[in-house]
Amino acid sequence: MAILKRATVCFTFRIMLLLLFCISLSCLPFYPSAKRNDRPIIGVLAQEVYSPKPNQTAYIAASYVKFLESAGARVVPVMINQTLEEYKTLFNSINGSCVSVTRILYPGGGVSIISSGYQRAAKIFYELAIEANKRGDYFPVWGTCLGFEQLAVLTSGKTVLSSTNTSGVPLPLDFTNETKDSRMFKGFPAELMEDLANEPLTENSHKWSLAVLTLNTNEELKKFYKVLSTNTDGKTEFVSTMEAYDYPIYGSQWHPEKNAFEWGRPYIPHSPSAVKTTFYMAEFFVNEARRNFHRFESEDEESKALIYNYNPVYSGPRSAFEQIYFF
Ligand SMILES: *[C@@H]1O[C@H](CO)[C@@H](O)[C@H](O)[C@H]1NC(C)=O
Ligand SMILES: *[C@@H]1O[C@H](CO)[C@@H](O)[C@H](O)[C@H]1NC(C)=O
Ligand SMILES: *[C@@H]1O[C@H](CO)[C@@H](O)[C@H](O)[C@H]1NC(C)=O
Ligand SMILES: *[C@@H]1O[C@H](CO)[C@@H](O)[C@H](O)[C@H]1NC(C)=O
Ligand SMILES: CC(=O)N[C@H]1CO[C@H](CO)[C@@H](O)[C@@H]1O
Repeated sequence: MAILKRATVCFTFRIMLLLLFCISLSCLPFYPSAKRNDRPIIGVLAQEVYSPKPNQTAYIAASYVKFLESAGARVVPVMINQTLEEYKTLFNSINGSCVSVTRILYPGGGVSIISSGYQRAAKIFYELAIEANKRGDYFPVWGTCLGFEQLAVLTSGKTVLSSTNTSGVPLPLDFTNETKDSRMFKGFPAELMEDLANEPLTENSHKWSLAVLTLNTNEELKKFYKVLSTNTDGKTEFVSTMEAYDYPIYGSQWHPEKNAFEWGRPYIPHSPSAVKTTFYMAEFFVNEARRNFHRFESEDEESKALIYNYNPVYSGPRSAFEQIYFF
């Protein structure tokens, strides 16, 4: 009985995820750097609610919305279970998109990753983003935690994750020698980079990770992603931050949005440098979205799609999230 219980705990866990997809419509590949979109709209992917109720079948943690809003973007929720046509229309409307926090049930042992409405939408947006970027249509994508893991699986086409002891632990980043040439950390002040390297400012809530060894021995992943930082649980060295070499695709296994906006767990850091990390990361990604020029067909359609049409609810002191949008 005890064993059974423990097994259930192992197989049922929550992973947080944020995937941001940004879109740029400019069909003139060399022109857009001269222009900037100061009204970016970023799509945040919703995900299944663990125990659905009437009118509460999918959700987005409000911290992802606040994260993007804090850097000057507006948010459109990307609902799950839409048709391919609906996703394509949305893709062409928003200036970016992001897949947020996820609870996923991995069937025991075998990491046969994710067959969910969330996964389906993430895959569609990922593929649209790759195609768009190949055409010179700058479309950034961000994945946090499960979103990071989802990116690794989508890029490699394989279940490449290893189990790690990393649920609920803040860690300093072990930067690689590639960091200084990265797009992501270029705008970070030197002092903050030092604090990130020396203090546990990045919150990890995951049970699966992309091992450095796996990335180095997987041709697809190795040629696609530049590893910017790594971490270890004492046994397995894993990739904690990465950016694609040739695409505006980014992943953090840790949660940049939590430091400023989530308070429900004792291991979330809130020091000044921790909170700055939230805002510098948000600024980086929203700037990426400013390079995208997709738009809604009308102002009316735009206002109907915005997350302002929904109210977040306070989810109580025991929740991992302060506020949640339900759909
Ligand atoms: C669900 O939403 C609809 C439309 O907003 C509303 O009319 C209905 O009362 C809601 N049902 C519940 C159980 O809250
Ligand atoms: C999405 O579709 C699946 C399969 O049809 C269904 O079980 C699930 O309830 C749907 N979820 C939402 C949020 O619509
Ligand atoms: C997991 O890591 C924590 C510290 O973050 C440690 O206290 C614990 O003993 C570790 N568990 C195992 C099974 O290694
Ligand atoms: C970066 O580090 C790797 C391994 O740690 C090493 O193989 C490589 O030569 C280094 N690159 C530079 C530019 O120093
Ligand atoms: C949805 C959205 O904000 N679209 C914007 C994308 O960029 C263009 C160009 O700046 C804006 O006009 C759109 O409103």
